[in-house]
Amino acid sequence: LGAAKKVRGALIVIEGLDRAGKSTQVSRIAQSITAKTIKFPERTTPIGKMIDSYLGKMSEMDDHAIHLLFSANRWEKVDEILRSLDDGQHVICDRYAFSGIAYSCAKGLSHDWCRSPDVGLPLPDLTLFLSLTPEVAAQRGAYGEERYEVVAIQEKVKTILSQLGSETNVGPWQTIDAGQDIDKVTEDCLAEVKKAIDSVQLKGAPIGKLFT
Ligand code: Z5A
Ligand code: MG
Repeated sequence: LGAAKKVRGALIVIEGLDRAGKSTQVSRIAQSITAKTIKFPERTTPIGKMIDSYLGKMSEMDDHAIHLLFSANRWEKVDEILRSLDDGQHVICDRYAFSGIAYSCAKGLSHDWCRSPDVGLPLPDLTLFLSLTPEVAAQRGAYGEERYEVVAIQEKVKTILSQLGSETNVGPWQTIDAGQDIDKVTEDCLAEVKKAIDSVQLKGAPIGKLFT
């Protein structure tokens, strides 16, 4: 008998508005399930440096051009994501294509256009949408200096982001109340993450493709 086939890791995505606690939860979940983490935008690559400069208002760019750079910044990590999953390692992404669509649509770009460069990215086995009211967000301190850190944009983003879960071929999507205390949010996230991992292991299905 040959050796049993290694079960692939699960791809988990954390989405949400500014200050929803995404990075906090990503590191807590990663510790609990032993996972690799990737933060988008990944600001250290040549593309990531252009994005960082744009977000920090050090440079200006056409809305379409910056959208494509955010997407390219995900594509340049796809190989690494797929290799890790193949190796049996879980991968958690701090933001993903859904942030890409929501922020660019909030600026007025068409939804279909925004979606197309991300078609075919690895399909998440679970997306956790950390949902927060603007009132609770405001209690977490003033917005910083980066582009998009203004109430009007965040409100549009929230509307778009919360609707993305009902689109086709986005994978399982769960909304988490991110206004609860940190430990309760982690508990709620972990319950969903464990279900997603069990499902990947039970089905043994290969990783899917986003929006296809
Ligand atoms: N963007 C885009 O336009 N297109 C794309 O394709 C992508 C991104 C991928 C930079 O993102 C910008 O890029 C972002 C979207 C755009 N613009 N905006 N807005 P980023 O991910 O680099 O942003 P960030 O600087 O990491 O911040 P963040 O993500 O907004 O924060 P967070 O990760 O959600 O929150 P946190 O750092 O974990 O927590 C924030 C604070 O709240 C901190 O003091 C915590 O201790 C506190 N906190 C966390 N949880 C709680 C609870 N439960 N209770 C009380 N306090 C809490
Ligand atoms: Mg963060």
